[in-house]
Amino acid sequence: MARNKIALIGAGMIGGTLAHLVGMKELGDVVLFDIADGMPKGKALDLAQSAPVEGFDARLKGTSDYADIAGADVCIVTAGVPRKPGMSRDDLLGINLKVMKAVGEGIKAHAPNAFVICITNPLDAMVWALREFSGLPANKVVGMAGVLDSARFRHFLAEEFNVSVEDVTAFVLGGHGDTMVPVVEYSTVAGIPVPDLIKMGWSTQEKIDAIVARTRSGGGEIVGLLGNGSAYYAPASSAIAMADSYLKDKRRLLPCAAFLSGEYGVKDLYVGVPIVIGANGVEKIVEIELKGEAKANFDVSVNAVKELMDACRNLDSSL
Ligand code: TXD
Repeated sequence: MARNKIALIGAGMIGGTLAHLVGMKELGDVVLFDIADGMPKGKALDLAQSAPVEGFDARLKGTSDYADIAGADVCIVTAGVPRKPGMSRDDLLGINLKVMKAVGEGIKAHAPNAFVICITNPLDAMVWALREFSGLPANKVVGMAGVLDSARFRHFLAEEFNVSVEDVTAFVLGGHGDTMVPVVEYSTVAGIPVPDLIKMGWSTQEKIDAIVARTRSGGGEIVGLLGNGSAYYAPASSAIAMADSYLKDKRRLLPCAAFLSGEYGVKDLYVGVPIVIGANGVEKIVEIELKGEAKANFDVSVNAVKELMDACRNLDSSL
C-alpha cells in the first residue's frame, strides 16, 4: 500500500513543526509548499536528514509549485502573513484572503479529494473563504482552533488539580478569538465535571474563572513572551490529531471549526463545535446543549465570526 501524502501549504514555523511530527509519527510522505523559494526545500532536506537518526521513513519534498501537491490525502494550510505593528485587522484580512484564494485554487486544481485543515488566522473567516475558493465539499474542509484552545484549557486545569493531562478533557467552542467559549460544565477529570470538583473542594470558582480567562488569552500570552511570532508546537500537534483521526478513520470527537447548516441555530458559517472526524472527513456535528452563560457567550462569538465574514465579502465581491 502506498504511503499517505500530506501537503503542508505554508512552510513557516507551524508548517515545519507539522512536517517534523508527520515524520516522527510515520503518517506519510510530506510536501512542504511555500511561496518563499529555497526555504521549504531547506527545511525538507534538514528534516529528511533527521530521519536516519530517528528511524522514520518518509519522503520529504520542498516546493513552490502547486503541481507537487497532486493527489494529497491531507492538506494543512498555514500560509499567510501575521499581523505586524500598524496593520489593522482588515489589512490582515485583505492579505490573507488573497492567500486563501491562491491556496484554494491550488487545492482545487491538484488535490480536490484531500481533507483540508486550515490554520491561518483569522481562522473562522479564513476556513470559510478557503472552502469557497476551493469548492470542496464542506465535510472535507475544517479549521483548527478548538483542539488547541481546549489543550490550553486542559493544561491549566491539570496544573490546578495536580493530575495527569491525559485525564483532563475540556471543550472550548465558538470562534477562535477573544470571544471563544471554554465550556466548564463539559470539562472533566476522568468524567467528573469541573463544577463537581469545585464542590469537592479541589478548586474554587475564582480560580476556575481565572483559568477560563487565561485560556481565552492563551495565544496572546505566548505572542507576548516570544516577542516575535506566535505559538507553533501546540498548534501543530493539534492539527496532527485531526489529520490522524481522518487518515486512520479513528472517529475522534474533537472541537473544530466546522461548517454549520442550522446546527446550533447557525447557518452557512464556520464556528467551533464538537465534531466526529473519520474517513469521510466531518462524519457528524455534535450538538451539545449550551445553557445560561455558555449559550450567551456562544451567541456573542457567532456574531463576531459573522462580522469577520461580512468584512471578507466587502473585500472580495466573488464571495
Ligand atoms: O489556532 C490557530 N488556528 C492558530 C493560528 C494558532 C497559532 C497560529 N495561527 C496562525 O497560523 C497564524 O496567525 C498564522 O496565520 C498561521 C501560520 O503561523 P506560522 O507561525 O507558521 O507563520 P509563519 O512562520 O509566518 O508561516 C507562514 C508561511 C510563511 O513561510 C510564508 O512565506 C507563507 O506562509 N506564505 C505562503 N505560502 C504559500 N502561499 C502563499 N500565498 C503564502 N503567503 C505566505
